[in-house]
Amino acid sequence: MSVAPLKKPDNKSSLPINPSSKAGRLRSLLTSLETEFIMEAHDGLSAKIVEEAGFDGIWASGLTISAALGVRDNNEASWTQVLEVLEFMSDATTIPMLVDGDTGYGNFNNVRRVVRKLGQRGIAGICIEDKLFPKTNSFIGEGQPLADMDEFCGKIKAGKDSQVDEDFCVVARLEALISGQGMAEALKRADAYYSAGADALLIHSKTREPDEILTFLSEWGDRCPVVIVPTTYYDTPTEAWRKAEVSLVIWANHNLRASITAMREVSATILRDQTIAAVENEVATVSDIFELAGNAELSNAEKIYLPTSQGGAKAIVLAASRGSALGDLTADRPKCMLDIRGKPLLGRLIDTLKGGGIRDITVVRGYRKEMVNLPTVKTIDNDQFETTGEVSTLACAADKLKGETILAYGDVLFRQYIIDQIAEIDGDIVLAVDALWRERDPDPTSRTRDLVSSSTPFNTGYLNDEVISVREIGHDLKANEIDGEWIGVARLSTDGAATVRDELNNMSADGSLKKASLTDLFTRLLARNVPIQILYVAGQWLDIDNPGDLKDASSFL
Ligand code: SPV
Ligand code: MG
Repeated sequence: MSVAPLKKPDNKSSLPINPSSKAGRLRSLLTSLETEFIMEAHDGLSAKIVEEAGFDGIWASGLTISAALGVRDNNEASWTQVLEVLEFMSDATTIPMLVDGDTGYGNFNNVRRVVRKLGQRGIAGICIEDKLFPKTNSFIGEGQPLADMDEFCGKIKAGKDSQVDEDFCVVARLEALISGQGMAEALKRADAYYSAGADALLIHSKTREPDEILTFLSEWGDRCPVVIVPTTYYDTPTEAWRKAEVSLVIWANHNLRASITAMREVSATILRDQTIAAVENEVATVSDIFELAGNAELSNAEKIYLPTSQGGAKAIVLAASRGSALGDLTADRPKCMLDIRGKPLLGRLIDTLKGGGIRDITVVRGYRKEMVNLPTVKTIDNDQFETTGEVSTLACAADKLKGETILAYGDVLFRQYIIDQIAEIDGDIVLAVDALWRERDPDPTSRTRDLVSSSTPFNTGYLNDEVISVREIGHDLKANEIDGEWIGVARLSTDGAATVRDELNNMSADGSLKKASLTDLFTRLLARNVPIQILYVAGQWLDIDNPGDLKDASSFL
């Protein structure tokens, strides 16, 4: 072959390729100077697996799509039934797909319609073969009749004239070698199909040795991209294809064949054993299915779009206290209703919770409760707020402590991502703890602070799954034991919420509930050996204790 040009010439070589379309990316694979590889898929799941494996493209095989539908590779599935499958495959993936379009499902007119429909579905290209409709798989029988060459050229032209994306690829597949018509016929047709506008040629063979393919490649040269399907000559080293400057190699049916073997084995084992115990560790997990199906994306979308708390997390906000240190500012309203740049502090906190996907929010109010009147939140009252503490306020909402629950003080502001991150920590009770607590207020005694001593001081080198737990929590820990400050946001799992409810009952029974703070509650849980986990955060929050904090809150926004 002559010295390779920068790109393999194709019928569009003078125009730039659009790399952002799937068709453009298939065209790049066909025209790149490297030998590229695409892998068979037959449904949305196998297409995802091909992409997940790292392939740059998908071969949507007629044989395997038919087989997966339980029918023969004889156009038994109608082209619109195949199109439905292709649509799922295309939607499920971001890499380009070359569709096995058999003989084009009819004459030039059918090709026009198919090409338009594929383009509308973001499919990158079609391969059509020069046989007759209804087709028979190339590996069956001998001497299958070929299409009339000129008629087939008309199909290629019709396809090219119907493409929606300018980079859509029409690959013309030569069956002359397989049908026993010889190399000269294959080369004659190659020339005609390329002249008719084909973007690439697929030279097919069913011999055990690669000789006729190698001969075709050397005779045809580098006039346009050439695609091969080494199903029968499978043990030819890939290096030979690189050397022969093959543009694209199709691994045509191996995902379906692998699944047949795997399904047979697992079915036979379960039938024989009458239990699934032996196969459990041999098959993909159910959560793997969920991951492949993209369930995580759906639960995020539910947070954004579902109108009510359809089983999602809820929040309880403790907002009963006045905030006496704020003096006159809280004469007529509790501190949670103080204005922060045109909106009450509590309104801003609720926006953050809602932005984190929490729809069901209950605020426990006390002091000047009539002022706590925000729409879209439920309220519960602690009318004993003057003589009781935080745990009493929480106990007023004990009936709400069911299922996944975020617990928050009503006087805090924090960045929304903390809601997402705290949900990712494995644990039934998780506290968001500020590792940069010193920077906030160097003197730990400057206000009442919920200080935390932890099993692992904050560092930046954690392993992802490292569990960090609270050792001690309180308002006056020894200075050298403080690892952070609880920011007033906790997440309780369903079990965690039940544990807290249980402890509220204990505290009510032994009379300690009335005056207790939340740190007292957590301390009691730790004494019961209930693990409390930590999400470390680095600043990005504040609470409102004094007029200076109000100013900080304004700039925090
Ligand atoms: C297919 O995968 O459906 C093909 C390739 O067309 S072959 O089965 O080799 O004909
Ligand atoms: Mg096929």
